Amino acid sequence: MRHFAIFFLTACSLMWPKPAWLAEQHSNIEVGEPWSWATPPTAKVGAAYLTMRNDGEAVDSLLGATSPIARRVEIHQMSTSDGVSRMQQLRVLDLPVGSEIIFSSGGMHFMLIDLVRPLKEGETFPVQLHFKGTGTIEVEVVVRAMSLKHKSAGNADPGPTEQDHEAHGTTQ
Ligand SMILES: [Cu+2]
Repeated sequence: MRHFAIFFLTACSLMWPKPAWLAEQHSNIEVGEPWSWATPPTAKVGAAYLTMRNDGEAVDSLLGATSPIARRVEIHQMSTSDGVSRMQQLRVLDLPVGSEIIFSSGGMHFMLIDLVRPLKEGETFPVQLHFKGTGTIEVEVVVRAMSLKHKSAGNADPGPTEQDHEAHGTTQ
C-alpha cells in the first residue's frame, strides 16, 4: 500500500504542480525528465538520464535503482582523462540539502545492464530509485530516438556510443 502511495504521489508530481497539502506527504526528492536513448536491436545495455533535486531539510542518498527492463541498473559516472573515457560505478550518490544532480549524456547515467528487450523510440519503461531517507520513487523513462547528430563525428556530446556500450560489457 505504501509502495502504491509513493507511486501515486510521484505520478501526480509529474502531471501537476504540487499542491500545498501534498508537500508534507511527498518526498523531498524531486525527479525530473527521465529519458533514455533508443538502442539497436541487438544491444544488451542502455543508458538512462534524469535530474534529481533535494528540496528537503535533510541530506539523502541514492542507494541504487532497479527496473523490469534490465537485470541490473548501475549508477555510472563517465569521466575523461588523457583522452580516454572511463566509466566508474557509484555505490552511493549523496544528495546534500538544496543540491541538484543532473544525469546527462557524457556524464552521470544509469546503466541498464542485460536489457530484456531493446529500447524503442516513444516507449516508456519504469525505473525505481531507492533512496536512503525517502524510500523508493518510481519514474517512467521516455525513450528518445538516437539522432543522426549524435552519431556524427566531432560532436562535443556524442552520447552513449556503441563503443561505450561494448566497453561496459567487457568491464563486468
Ligand atoms: Cu555506464
